[in-house]
Parts: sequence; C-alpha cells; structure tokens
Amino acid sequence: MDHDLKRIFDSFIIEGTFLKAESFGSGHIHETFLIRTREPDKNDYILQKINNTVFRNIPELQENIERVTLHLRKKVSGIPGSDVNRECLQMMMCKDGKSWHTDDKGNFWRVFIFISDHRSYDIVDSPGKAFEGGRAIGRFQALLADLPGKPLHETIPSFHDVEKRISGFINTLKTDPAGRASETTMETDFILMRAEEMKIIQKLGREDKIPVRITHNDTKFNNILFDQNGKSLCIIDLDTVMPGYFHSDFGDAIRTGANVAAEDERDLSRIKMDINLFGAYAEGYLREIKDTLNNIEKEFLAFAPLVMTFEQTLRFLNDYLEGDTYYKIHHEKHNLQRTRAQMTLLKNMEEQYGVMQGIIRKLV
Ligand code: ADP
Ligand code: GN1
Ligand code: MG
Repeated sequence: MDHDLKRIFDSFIIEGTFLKAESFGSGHIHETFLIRTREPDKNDYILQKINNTVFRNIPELQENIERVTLHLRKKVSGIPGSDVNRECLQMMMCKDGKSWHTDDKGNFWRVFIFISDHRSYDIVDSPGKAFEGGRAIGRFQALLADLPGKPLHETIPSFHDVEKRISGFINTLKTDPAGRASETTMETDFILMRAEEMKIIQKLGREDKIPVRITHNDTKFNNILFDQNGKSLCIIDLDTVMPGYFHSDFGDAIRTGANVAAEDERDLSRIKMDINLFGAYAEGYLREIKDTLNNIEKEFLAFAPLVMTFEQTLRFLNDYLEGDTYYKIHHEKHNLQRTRAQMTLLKNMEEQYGVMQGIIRKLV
C-alpha cells in the first residue's frame, strides 16, 4: 500500500483502534478506504484521500461539509424516531482541531463514521427503492433550505453550468490535447446538435425564473445509502453541496437511478430508462418538496434528466479528449465507453420525454 493508513488514521480523534484497511466503494473521485477497528463495540470508519485536483480549496470544501453535517444532525435529531448516527454523516476531527489531515506528501485526508450494514445501488432494481431514493433527496433539500449563515462556498466553480461546459468542450476540441478528437466525430456531432436546447436551465436561472437553492449536485443514486429493508438512510458525498438548481439533483438521480443498465454499459442494446422507476422516483421526490417548487421549476422538471445526461455525456467525452485527467478509469477507452452509454441513455429519454412530462404534470 502506498500510504501509511494507520498513521494517518491515528491523527484523528477516534474511539477504537486500527485493525485493518480495505479499498471501498465505486466512487470516481476520491480514494476511499474502510477502516475496521479492533473492538467489536466501536464504530468502523471511512478514510478518504481527498482528490485535490478536483477540489482545489480544501479548507473551504471541509468548512462546507462541517456546516452541512452539523445542520442536518440538528434537524434530524428533532425528528421523532430518527437515528442520527445512521441518518447523518459524521466527520471526525483531527488532534490539531481541523477536520482534515495533511500527510508528509501533501495529500489531504478525512474520516467519517462508517454507516454499517447499508446497501447502495449502482443499478436500481425496484420502483420501491426509486421512490425511497426520491424521498431521501427531497427531504435532504428540504432540510437544507434553512441552513443559517453565509452562502456555501462553490467547491467546483460553475459545476453544472452547461453553457460553460459547452464552451469548455469546444475549446478542448480545438486544442485536442491528447490527439483524440478525430476518433470521436460521431460523439462530438451528437453533443453539438443538442447544445442549444440543453442551455435552458441556465437561461431560466439567469432570467430569475428559477431560484438558486442549496442542492447536493452529485445525486448519483449510489450516493444514497439504504438499510437492509430498502428504506433510505443517509445521503453521502457532500463535497458539492452548494448553491444550485433543483433540476440538477432531480436530473442526475434519474440519470443514474432509472437506467436499467450500468452507467458505462458496453452493450448499448441493454441501456434504457425504465419509465416506472422514473415515475416512482418523481413521486417520492415530489411528495417531500412539491410545495416548495415554483411553476417554472415544475414545468422543466421532466427535462432535467435529459439535461443532466447530456452534461454527463459531454463531461465523459471531454475527459477522454483531455487524456483522462478527471475521472478514475479502469481501462484505456473507459471514458469513451461511458460517453457512448450516456448518449444511448439520452436518446432513449428523448423518445420517452412526452410520457415523462405527462407523469410530472399529474404529480404536481
Ligand atoms: P466519491 O466522490 O469518490 O464517489 P464518496 O464520498 O461517494 O466518494 O465515497 C465513495 C464510496 O464510499 C461511496 O459510494 C460509499 O460506498 C462509501 N462511503 C462513503 N462514505 C460512507 C459512510 N459514511 N458510510 C458508509 N459508506 C460510505
Ligand atoms: C462523480 O463522486 P462520484 O463518483 O459520486 C462526479 C459526478 C459525476 C459522476 C459520474 C465531484 O461522482 O459529478 O456525475 O462521477 N463527481 C464530481 O459517474 O465530479
Ligand atoms: Mg460518490
């Protein structure tokens, strides 16, 4: 192992002693380890090496998460029957009073209590889970609506600004840093053809038709932890909780939670959005948040999964063209494979868009 995980772990104020570490989870950004402690009655922990290429300002990132987790704990502990330790992330502090540790090589580390016996889903297998996931995200947004104090830091500037993503992509095409642009003309055309219509959420925001909210911004379905009975427990991966539009959270959860195949499925014939999963997620989500949404937010909710799937297609292709600098990849053309899978999903959503609109209209 490259890092002295025991030594790093020991710089945090922890109950329990280090027994062993194993790589954990399927996230694309950080290096995540599960730390087992020796004592059976003590918690286990998640130790993460924070990706500081993606997140450039670690103190601001950590300050956001400290504020958000504290607020959520306060609110959840006031809900009768809740179990704060399983429903809220808890970040541990270091002996020097910070919530992160810097090692000798300049890497940044943090620790959370491991939420044991959870389930998480890269692919959702039932409308019941989709409904629960929708409720969990709706509730998360509702709980954060009254976060006190100054606005959260923008941990990744313009994260879901599709207009900026498109101009960045056009620039990547021009500079072609990895010499791959000639390989991807079909995928590039697919993106450029749709570019104008996908700027809609940004435009509505600029025209003050939809408000800026506090949103999660990375509602990939596997960032919702469930218990063994299929009930949602806790939303994790809080790095991008910051000002944003509700549409990003709704859209990304559908992109990942209503696709019957994996995000990077190689066999494109297997990819489609299951309309029942879409409907169930929307129902759960709107049950929690419907009264908060304004009419324009409601009107454009059905289009949000298309925008987010478009954005993700563009992001994967952009990373391929840049020579795979952002996402962890597991083989040489992984980002291209992911691009094609997301294109297929988007085409399928386009075919079902009328039905998606009908479902949302009925629910709101
Ligand atoms: P990434 O940004 O790389 O996706 P995450 O914060 O989502 O990083 O963590 C990666 C994985 O680690 C998650 O998908 C989940 O499986 C697991 N994980 C993270 N935090 C916890 C936690 N507190 N309890 C249990 N599992 C966790
Ligand atoms: C990353 O961190 P993770 O794996 O949950 C990414 C998301 C992408 C997703 C695609 C900070 O999510 O924005 O939608 O990969 N997170 C960041 O799988 O860029
Ligand atoms: Mg994650």
